[in-house]
Amino acid sequence: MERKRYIVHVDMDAFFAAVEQRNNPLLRGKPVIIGADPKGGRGRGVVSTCSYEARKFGVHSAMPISIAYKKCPHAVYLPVDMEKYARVSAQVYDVLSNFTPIIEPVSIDEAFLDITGSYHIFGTPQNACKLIKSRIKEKTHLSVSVGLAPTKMAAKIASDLQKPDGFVEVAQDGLLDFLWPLPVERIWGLGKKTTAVLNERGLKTVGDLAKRKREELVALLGKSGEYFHQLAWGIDEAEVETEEETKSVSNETTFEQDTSDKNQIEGALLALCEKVSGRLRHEKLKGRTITLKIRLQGFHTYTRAITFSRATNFADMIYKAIKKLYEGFDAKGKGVRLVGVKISNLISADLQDSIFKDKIDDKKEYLHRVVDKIKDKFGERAIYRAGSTHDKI
Ligand code: TTP
Ligand code: MG
Repeated sequence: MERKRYIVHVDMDAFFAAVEQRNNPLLRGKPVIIGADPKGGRGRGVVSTCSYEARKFGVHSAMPISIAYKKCPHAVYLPVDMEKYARVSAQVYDVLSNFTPIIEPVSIDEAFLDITGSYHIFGTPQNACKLIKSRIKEKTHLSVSVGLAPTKMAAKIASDLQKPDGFVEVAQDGLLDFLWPLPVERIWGLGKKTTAVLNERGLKTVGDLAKRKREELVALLGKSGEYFHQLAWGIDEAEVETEEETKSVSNETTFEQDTSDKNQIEGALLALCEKVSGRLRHEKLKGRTITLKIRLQGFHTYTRAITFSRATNFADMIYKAIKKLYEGFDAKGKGVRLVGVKISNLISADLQDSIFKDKIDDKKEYLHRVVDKIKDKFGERAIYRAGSTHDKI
């Protein structure tokens, strides 16, 4: 469903290094490098992060520690103290949880929030962001950079633009003005190789990309060309995914050609319902909310959902709901490009619905799981990051 959204991305500044500088005043204003032991330049392993003072010497995350040592031998080198940073991270998430329950933990120091439904409590969305910054500072004595935008990708880019201690807002109607001057590699998922291909053809900025025909980009980059073209036009429907929302099962189909053929569309929907049902049963899950997704010619995407009091994983039940949603949808004569089926509000197929409800209402347990998830994710990311130094979005 198209609507105004206020998405916030928060990212703590020089996180591990900032915690160490906070704890030890002697380290403030100095280059501090957190990571492997440099062993006088012969050390193996990499830099986890470094203070902004060390960045002036060209040191950065994931750089071999031996190179960091060459660039900045007089820095203070400290090992990673994960327990310490996880405790501070939990405090940050505690502050964030006062602004909205829709929080997606991305890593130990980075999260998305959807404040569309809650900003009014704090006045304006801008004011909510200022309060997020000041409350994090009050509680942790650390600075954070914040981006506010109508989409996740723009919010993430925005939070990075005025680091450290930044706040950048992308207005709802200023999204394209914001995106178009940016280099193409700022687009989500657009890596080094694709950047090279595009640059070779004179496509340097997001605006350059947007102005090309979708078909041209598909010919050049395959299916992802369509996706990047969409992002270049500010179309980014990614939702802020909380723990609960992640627990959904979905499948979608893109038609070879846009279609208005009812039989073809219903056939595709039935096949999707069977797929989703099969996956649910395989994972011993059932769900209460059934969502139909329809993308029309020209990329506009709509969702229609229905929530039942009892959960199901039967294909025929799911299809019955989907068919009803589809029949109630007015495509205004436009062809359909894509259809999708999603089941959410999941519970174990063995559980009584009511037991589950009691559980998810428990805020404490929720917070606990969020912190666990940060730890999990951080581990994964550290491994991923070490191997792909320049793939940072
Ligand atoms: P980042 O938010 O990427 O970096 P940062 O907070 O240190 O600096 P910035 O101000 O640019 O946001 O990562 C958060 C923490 O994750 C960082 O303090 C250390 C850790 N980390 C690694 O251990 N290895 C890595 O490759 C990266 C990028 C981060
Ligand atoms: Mg950070």
